Amino acid sequence: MATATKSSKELIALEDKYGAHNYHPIPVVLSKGEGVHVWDVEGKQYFDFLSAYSAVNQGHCHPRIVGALKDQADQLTLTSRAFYNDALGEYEEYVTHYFGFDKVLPMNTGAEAVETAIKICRKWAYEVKGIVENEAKIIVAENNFHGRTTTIVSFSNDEVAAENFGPFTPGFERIPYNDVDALAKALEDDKVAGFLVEPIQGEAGVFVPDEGYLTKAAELCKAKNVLFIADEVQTGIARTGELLACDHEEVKPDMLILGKAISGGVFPVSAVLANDEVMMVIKPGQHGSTFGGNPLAARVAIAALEVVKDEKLAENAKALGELFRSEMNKLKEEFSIINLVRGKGLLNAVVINDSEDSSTAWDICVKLAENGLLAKPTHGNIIRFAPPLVMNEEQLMECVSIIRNTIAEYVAA
Ligand code: IF1
Repeated sequence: MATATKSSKELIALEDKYGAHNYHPIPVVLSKGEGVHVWDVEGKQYFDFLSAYSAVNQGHCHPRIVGALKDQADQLTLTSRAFYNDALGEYEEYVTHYFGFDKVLPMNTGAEAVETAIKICRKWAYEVKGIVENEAKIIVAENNFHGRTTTIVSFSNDEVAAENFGPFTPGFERIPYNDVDALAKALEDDKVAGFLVEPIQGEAGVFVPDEGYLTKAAELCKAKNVLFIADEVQTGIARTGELLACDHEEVKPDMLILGKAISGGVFPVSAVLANDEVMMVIKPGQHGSTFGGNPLAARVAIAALEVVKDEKLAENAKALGELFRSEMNKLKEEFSIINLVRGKGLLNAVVINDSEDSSTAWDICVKLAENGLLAKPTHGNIIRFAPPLVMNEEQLMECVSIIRNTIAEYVAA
């Protein structure tokens, strides 16, 4: 059992006093994780149904991934890209073969990888496509979430995320998500260089587009010589029941953005993958990062991706996801408070019959935590359920009964 010198209450007070108030966490203080479980400082065990926003797909503290981190940490942690290191090339070969692209550009966080893709897209627009300098446009979707840098919040329509962070970066046009006609219309402009999109919108509440949307969108982009850029930071790495969410429609993006679970949540690792005609627009000095491509990240990411294949996590996510949604749909029949169940693989949401600005989802999540299951609301009425993909059926059914009991308690109260 985990031991700590301070209580949850004291540790929360420390964060409150000394940390910026940029988060409002569920009041649980975690100090240990293993597989699908985490423990708080008082030793209480929980099922983790957030998986650090889908970064911990391989389960907490996976011994193979942590082992790779420890082994490499004893050898070499950081060289910067001023010199070569003996792990990066092997990782680059591994990851490009794994996802089927010519090249990778390694970064650290998801937002940095999105920024990287935007920069590559713009450079490609001017140097390959031939758009007049400074006039390239990138199409994005309503209710997108791609991170929190100034450029990325510039094209967000989330008021909380963007308010008073201007002036904003120009060059983006927002169109409705899941709307092929809107995309076709936006693509009539010759100055469009790219379409940046989440194959399933996470922050928007696990919004799954209609089947065929991604296929059609990629076709429209191809016809107009526009880069189809998939942000799979959250949906990638087996989460939705395929290695990539784009794989459900066998769509191959021109640029693929990965983060989170590419390291199993052990270390910040992100990546942009593309073929040579796109990636080779970037020359020395034009982009980079002190930590990007460091040997720890390289070894950790290889191990994390090996685990996904060896433990058949995509297959497991697909099977357990179907079971989870069918069980949640039974609860929907039983409790009128449940309005809708949606998702793919083990990226799911339960929409509560209440308004977007209610606190119902939050209140239920607090009760779920009391009952030993950690989930996080998105908006006032949506609960996202995304456990580590190493879960088994028995554990999932135990979680279903925790959710059922919690909802029954909530409705009765
Ligand atoms: C936070 C949500 C998840 C992402 C996509 C890029 C990034 C993210 C599709 C940036 C990050 C996070 C970050 C987290 C909340 C969160 C999230 F609720 F907003 F939707 F995952 F569920 N592209 N997603 O989802 O990656 O720079 O954070 O590494 O607290 O901001 P990052």
